[in-house]
Amino acid sequence: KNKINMSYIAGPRIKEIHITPIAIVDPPLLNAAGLHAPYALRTVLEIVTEDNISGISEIPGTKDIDAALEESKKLLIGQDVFQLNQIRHILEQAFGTDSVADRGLAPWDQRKLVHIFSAVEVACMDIMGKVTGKPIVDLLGGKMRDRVPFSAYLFYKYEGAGGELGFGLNPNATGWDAARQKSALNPDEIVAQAKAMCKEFGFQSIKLKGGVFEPRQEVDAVIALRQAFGEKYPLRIDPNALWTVETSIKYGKEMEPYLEYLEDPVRGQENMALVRKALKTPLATNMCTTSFGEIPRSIEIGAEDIILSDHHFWGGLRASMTLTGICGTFGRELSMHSNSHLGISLAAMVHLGAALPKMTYALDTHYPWQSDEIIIGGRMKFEDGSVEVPSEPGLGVELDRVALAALHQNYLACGLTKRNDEIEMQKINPDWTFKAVRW
Ligand code: GKR
Ligand code: MG
Repeated sequence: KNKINMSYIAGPRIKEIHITPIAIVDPPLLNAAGLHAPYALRTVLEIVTEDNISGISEIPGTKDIDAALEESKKLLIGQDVFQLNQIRHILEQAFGTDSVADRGLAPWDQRKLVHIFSAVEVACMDIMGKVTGKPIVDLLGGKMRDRVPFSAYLFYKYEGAGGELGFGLNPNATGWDAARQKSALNPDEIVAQAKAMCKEFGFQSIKLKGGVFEPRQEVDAVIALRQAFGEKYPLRIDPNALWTVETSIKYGKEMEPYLEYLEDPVRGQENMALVRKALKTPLATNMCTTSFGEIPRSIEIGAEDIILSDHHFWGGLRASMTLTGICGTFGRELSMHSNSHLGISLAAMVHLGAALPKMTYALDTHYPWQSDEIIIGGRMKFEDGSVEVPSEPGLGVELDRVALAALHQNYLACGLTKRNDEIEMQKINPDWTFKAVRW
């Protein structure tokens, strides 16, 4: 009675780890840090156990983080994939914990440990799911919803720049493909992009990536979106911390009737708190409260209403579950941030999204902007703006090794080693420099 199965307790041990950097085609999207390069870098991790069960994960690609992952191999081989607390401890001992300064000023996170641990954790959880016959969502405490809703993510685009999806490459493209290729520099073009994207994917809320043009132009685009889509489509804008407190309050007030939330208008928790006091619109962040260490101060001063988690940046799926608990305790909401990514990351986001206790806001995704894929069966499907939660064991997606090898060749050929949107922007505008606060 209640006999413990010791072979199960011993757990599947890690035999091999494969790290594959890839370069995926990315359109010329403009943002506060400059311009997307023709390729976005991702790193695919595959962990294989002694009994040949394979688990996969995907993280943003950076040469330094790939090197750290490579170094971590010797520490991880032989570890039991179920012992994630121990694995995290081993990685922390080797690489140290990340500091707030390590994050950098860019819209995206550049810290090492969170990326490494996220890669290892998701691949281990994929294996845990396969061993127990359960989807990852069940390992996170179980499903709260069958489908996970995402928001349309609009970008201004630079005509003529970018990779294979650059402007004018395929004059025969129609629908979303055509919208993806065309430039989008003014409110009308942004509305056209939104219409094509919502038609193709069924999104029911819309986010505009701001911090590109002076605020008046971007606020006009928000107003144009409202006029075109009406009240039923909640709107958001994210200037990636480039506005001053005064600018944020001025335009924040003007957009109050239209926005479901205003994302990172200003830089830093103290400035966010000032803007938050002045506006009725909730504030969201993936730039001012970005790690557990910053939460006490955020709560003390009231820096934001919504934390946009990203399992790649917060140290994995289980850490994001911890974060949602903290958010719940302190009356914050949790939603999700994204960067250019493929289906392995999307699957992980969907499992996490399905496990969240509350889903007040549709999650971010860049997925419509990418066209490559490395999972068997090709691109994941969106219906009515949402993705069905996989029910197969683990992540529920498997590696297409031919596609992976081809995208690894892209990586070797393109010569990029880390994301640097400023350099890309300077190729078309040599005088352009990144500014932490611009307007
Ligand atoms: O892809 O250019 C981009 C975005 O600006 C991205 O890098 C941000 O990290 O989507 C992100 C955000 O919400 O700040
Ligand atoms: Mg953001």
